[in-house]
Amino acid sequence: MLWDLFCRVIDNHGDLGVCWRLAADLAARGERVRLWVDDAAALAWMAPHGAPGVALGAWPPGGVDAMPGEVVIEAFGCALPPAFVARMAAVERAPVWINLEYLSAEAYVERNHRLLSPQPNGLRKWFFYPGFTLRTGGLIREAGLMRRHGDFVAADWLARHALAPRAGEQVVSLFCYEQPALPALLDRLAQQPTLLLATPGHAARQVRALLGPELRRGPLRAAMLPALTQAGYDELLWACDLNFVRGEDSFVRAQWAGRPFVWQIYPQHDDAHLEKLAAFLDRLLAGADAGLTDDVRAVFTAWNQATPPAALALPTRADWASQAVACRAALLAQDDLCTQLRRFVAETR
Ligand code: TRH
Repeated sequence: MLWDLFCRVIDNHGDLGVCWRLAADLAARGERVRLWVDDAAALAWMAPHGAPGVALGAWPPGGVDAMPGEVVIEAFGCALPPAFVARMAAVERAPVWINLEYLSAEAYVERNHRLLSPQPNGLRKWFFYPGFTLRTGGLIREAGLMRRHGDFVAADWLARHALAPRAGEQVVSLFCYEQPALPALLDRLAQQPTLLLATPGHAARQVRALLGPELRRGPLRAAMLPALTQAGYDELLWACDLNFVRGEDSFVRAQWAGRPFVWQIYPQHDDAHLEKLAAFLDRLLAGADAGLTDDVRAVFTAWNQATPPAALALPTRADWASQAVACRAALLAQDDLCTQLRRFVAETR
């Protein structure tokens, strides 16, 4: 089938990051995909080689000049071009119109997943919620992802990037927004041999400002990463002992890495993100013992508060790593987003 996927870049890289992964995954499963995006600039580093089966289309302010395919995905309520919607209503067999929502572990997701919204022009639009439970749309997980992960050799990857960690050094990746707790994190990391890998942008700028041109503090040394492809970013997460991630897509990818991670959630003005964070922590820590729960909650909370914490305690317990593996195993039991979307379309058409 031909899928039209519409993406508007609001800020940061998550909107396009999620849409690109979804487009590439659908195409890898035999669908034809047109990704319409208003600003594709970030694909130059996220996916410089494109993906077979994905055609990239510009979405200028005047709309797009194309007849709709069999499925139309409106990512994150991006408001389709009106003339395109009119064409969707005019064709003999209306496409399946899906609004793909942002990811959350909150309870409303199960209630709203697959809800139908009849439109004034007679079209029908469905809400599709990615999520962490069987009654949600699942998470993007490409068919070969876990195999690729299984074949991955961290030492080789690090060496290829001229990042040889020294004996006994922990390797930590950092992808963040403006981060008031970063001084406290660097103090903590400087208590043991650490190689900190900073991604370009906010992370690199703040690490440089705090560590100075030497990029060192005691046994802590930092290295600045180039912008990686999405596949390369996955590999970075697999190569590290601990990952600091942000937003939506890197947060999901950290979970597929099966390694301890700390999430900086995308901040919202009304503090709605704090409820979203709490809902996710409940899921992440389900079944964990009280000590681990307290430690992980404390670091996630400190990493997401507006005021700088005096200190940042990183959990040192080995069961943090086993909890990450257990959470991943639970997620692997659920159908991925692409599988669920294709099944939904087959049922709905
Ligand atoms: O950039 P983000 O903060 O995006 C955010 C969130 O999606 C948020 O929920 C949304 O509301 C807001 O955008 C508009 O973080 P995220 O979601 O992790 O997206 C980053 C993307 O960049 C992800 O696809 C991974 C990719 N990436 C690379 O491909 N290479 C890199 O080197 C790095 C650091 C990231």
